[in-house]
Amino acid sequence: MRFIHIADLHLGFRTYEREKNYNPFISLDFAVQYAVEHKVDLFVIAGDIFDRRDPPVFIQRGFAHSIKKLLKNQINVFILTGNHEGAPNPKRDIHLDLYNELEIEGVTVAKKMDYFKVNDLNIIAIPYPFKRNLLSKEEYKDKSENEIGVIMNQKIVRGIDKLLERIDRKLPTILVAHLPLLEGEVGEEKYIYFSTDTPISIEEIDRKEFSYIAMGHFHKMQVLSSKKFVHPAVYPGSLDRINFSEEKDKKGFFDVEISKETKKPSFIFIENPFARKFYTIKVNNNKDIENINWERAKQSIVRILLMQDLEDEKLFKKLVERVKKEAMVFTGVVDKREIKNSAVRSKLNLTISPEEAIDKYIRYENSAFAKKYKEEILKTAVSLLKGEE
Ligand SMILES: [Mn+2]
Repeated sequence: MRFIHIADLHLGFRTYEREKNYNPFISLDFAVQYAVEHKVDLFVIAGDIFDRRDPPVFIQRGFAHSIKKLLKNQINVFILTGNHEGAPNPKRDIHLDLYNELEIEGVTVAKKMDYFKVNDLNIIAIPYPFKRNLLSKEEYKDKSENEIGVIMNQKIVRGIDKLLERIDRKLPTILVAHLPLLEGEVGEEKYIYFSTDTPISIEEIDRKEFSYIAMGHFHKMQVLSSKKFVHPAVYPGSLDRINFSEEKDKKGFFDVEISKETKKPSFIFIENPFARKFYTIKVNNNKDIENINWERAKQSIVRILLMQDLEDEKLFKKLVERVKKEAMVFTGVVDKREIKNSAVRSKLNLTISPEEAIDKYIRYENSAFAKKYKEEILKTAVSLLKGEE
């Protein structure tokens, strides 16, 4: 039993200006072609196929085209909804409902927690759970958002055990879930979905029956493992890069094989060579300007970070002009030179620096949110202050 485990495609994600010839399907096409060439049995998408619930028609059609190619090559497709295309209210229609409505053989869409038997595999599916769904119920209306998150996670844990009663014991079982795991590392999705997720622990969701836990949601590729059963809980991460902080991250998907006899998995990461390329040019001095990789700039979305005052400002201006011309996309210059603290201080009548004040606030404020996003809050605050200078 061999399958592709892919997640967080975010088809239809806004492209950068000037990224005119960008083909939104180039990465998915690569994954589909890989699946066909390697004759896998199943293509599992662990959520966030689309960037939103109502993707543009050309995105819907392009995705349908990929499904067709997989089916023509006898590869079944299993799709789970994520927070981007799923509906907070399960009764609300979403684009992916069309596949269930048409009853296309070989395609399964899981929109709610459920058990499925696909190929020779048991699948327990946990789509992204929306808090709003519970908040709308009378019995939960006085609960805080965090309490709702905890209740939701308890429902997931109970749900897994209930669904496991239905599995075919002869076959291997996988869990497919679009969830934030407590043990995982949050990637860039926090920028595109500024949510207040309540993470759940691997130890809570893992069961001895599982051979492999196919995750979606975090955009950083990572292989986690439960302590109790030592089962892999794997995030393939997003298929493409969306911003500069992912510049060095590998993007792709997993090729997974589960042995029929031992039910043990083996899996390898397949890197997507078509992921968007980002290139940060840090300029500390004139030497940095000489060392620019222009070939790379031509294929990349480029930004320049000005780190220090330069001796030769003309050279810097020339650099900016050349990057504008040659880079595939140029997003601009970010001034990273240190704030003249005294100037800001006198303006704001502060006895401590603004950074210190914000840091202090976050430390004393009893907010998990503020603590989690401390770095971003600080960064944003500093750049705002700079803008005033
Ligand atoms: Mn997600």
